[in-house]
Amino acid sequence: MKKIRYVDSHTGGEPTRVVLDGFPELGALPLAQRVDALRADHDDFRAAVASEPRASDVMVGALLMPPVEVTSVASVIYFNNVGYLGMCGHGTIGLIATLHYLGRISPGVHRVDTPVGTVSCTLRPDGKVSIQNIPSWRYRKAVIVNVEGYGPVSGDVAWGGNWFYLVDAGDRRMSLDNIDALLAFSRAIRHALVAENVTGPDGEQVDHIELFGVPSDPALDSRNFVLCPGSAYDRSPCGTGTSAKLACLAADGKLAEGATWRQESIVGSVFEGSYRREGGGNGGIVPTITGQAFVCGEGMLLMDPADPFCWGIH
Ligand code: PYC
Repeated sequence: MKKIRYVDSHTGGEPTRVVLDGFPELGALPLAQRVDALRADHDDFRAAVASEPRASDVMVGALLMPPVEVTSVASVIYFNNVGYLGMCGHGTIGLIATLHYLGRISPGVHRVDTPVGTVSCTLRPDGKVSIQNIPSWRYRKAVIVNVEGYGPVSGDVAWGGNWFYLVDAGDRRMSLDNIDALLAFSRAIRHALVAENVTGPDGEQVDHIELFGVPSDPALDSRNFVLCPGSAYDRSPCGTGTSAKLACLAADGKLAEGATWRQESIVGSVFEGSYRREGGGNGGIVPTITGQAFVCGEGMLLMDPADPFCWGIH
């Protein structure tokens, strides 16, 4: 029977399952090529860890590996119930909390390699983690799509480690008792983006939809709802989504370099974000996102070949 050892955490309510061992050996390929190898040859491991019956569509898996760069502490590949992520902000905060729980790191600065670049993580003595994310930028402003059942919708396309379409929620209620309506609206938007071929610059699918509304507390700046690539919504304010938001705010001159943006999630958890200008040609920024994760479980997954759902329900 195959066995997979893991530690679970949640960051502002959004779970991360760090896989410690039990996955197939992927060799010393660059991380982006290891993602291709996982997808092509071992995708059943992803599904077994991140989907039912062992998890649910909200789970983000994090395959922990030795570092690629000599100055890094680890490398990681993030995945969910439908595929692989470039970066994951809440997942990286969860990974740092997990490495601390395992006694592998102490408070301080730790670099982590991801398939889209290396991020710098500061674990503070109070348990909060700040991630200096990869450069983030707005690709297109005010892209209008015709959303079936809703009409024209305008949003920005931005990169924060994943691709996002960012939309003002207008007068939609941004609360948990309106989740079904927010899910339906954001899924319809994603269909429209596909139908109208709205992509990243190299044809990348814009697979995260981010709606913004009024926060529950005037001390916060905004409340969001983020549809993830599967059918789940992010319980955290979404680290890569907040990075994409900061890129749009910076491009519009609505948030000064170094100023703090307090992003609330749909469940009421908060990330703090700020940025510095990157100086690259695309108006990009380097965002820093701060949040906290709590380790909430650890164990062993068992893969019984006699189990018809051993490799997940999908
Ligand atoms: O925090 O970046 C994030 C994230 C992406 C998908 C779910 N969470």
